[in-house]
Amino acid sequence: MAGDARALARLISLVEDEDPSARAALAILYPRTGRAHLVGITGAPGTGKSTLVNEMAKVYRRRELTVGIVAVDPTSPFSGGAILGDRVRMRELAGDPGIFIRSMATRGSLGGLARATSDAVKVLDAAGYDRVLIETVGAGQAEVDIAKTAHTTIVVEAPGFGDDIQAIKAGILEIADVFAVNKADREGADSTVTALEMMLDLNGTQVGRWRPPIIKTVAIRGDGVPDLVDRVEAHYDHLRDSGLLARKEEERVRDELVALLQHELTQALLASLRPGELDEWVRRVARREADPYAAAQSLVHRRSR
Ligand SMILES: Nc1nc2c(ncn2[C@@H]2O[C@H](COP(=O)(O)OP(=O)(O)OP(=O)(O)O)[C@@H](O)[C@H]2O)c(=O)[nH]1
Ligand SMILES: [Mg+2]
Repeated sequence: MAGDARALARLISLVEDEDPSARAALAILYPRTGRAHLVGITGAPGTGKSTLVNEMAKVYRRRELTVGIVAVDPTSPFSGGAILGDRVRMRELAGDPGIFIRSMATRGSLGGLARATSDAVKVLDAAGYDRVLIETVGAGQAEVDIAKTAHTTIVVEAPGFGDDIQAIKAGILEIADVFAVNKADREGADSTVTALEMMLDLNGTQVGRWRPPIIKTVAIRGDGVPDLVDRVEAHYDHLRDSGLLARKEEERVRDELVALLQHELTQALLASLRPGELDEWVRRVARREADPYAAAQSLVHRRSR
């Protein structure tokens, strides 16, 4: 809370390790959360998300806002190189106490990663960062879950990545609040913009509903990034003024609670089994002596028998 970056880094490590002391800390910090604007940045590998995040951080700093950055890499440990590249790139932001950068990698399950990420974001929020940027790769379930953590989600496209309408997944419409067509210095950026416009048109526009703006950027030069930041800010104002912010927050809390219940109840059940009990069921199901539904039912209800 005093702004000690090393304490912050240590606490996030405890969160990643699911250390019990992290829970105690989060309980203390929780009342101080809910103030930061949480911005998710997602898109296919290599579209320029990290470069954009860096440039956005610089724009925010010029506006005298502090920035926490969480880069999530669900594919690690296989692509440790990406994180290394980010480290090098992000070194140029290092030394500014108004910026805190953290990479998160999968240790266990993707569910575990989503949980750890949302807790790391809470830590940065409580520490008082005005904006928290969360970078995730792709559009799998883990990324969608992480996007739900954010108030505003930027979907990054780049020419040659998603310019063909088939490649633009319908799913991104649900999560995109702002589109960035990055690498606009390359050929094909305009057709990517057109494809996105068409997709938004097909989706229909309702009066009063937010239509995701499409911003062309050249992240390596910072071009278009102030405009992108303006649109992100405008989206937050829209959420607040329309009352959607409060609704979104309740939805987020509901999802989080249900996910926690699933996790807690499963852990408790697994811990209560006799040694080898799960393995017995695994063998029986594998040998087709029982079906997995019956096995699950039996494990859940076995105490009442
Ligand atoms: N030409 C051009 N190259 C860019 C632009 N933005 C980023 N790049 C380059 O594209 C490559 C990938 O950029 P990153 O920022 O690492 O992309 P990313 O989406 O974070 O990649 P992953 O995290 O690995 O998915 C790097 O070599 C960047 O220098 C741009 O606007 N124009
Ligand atoms: Mg990246």
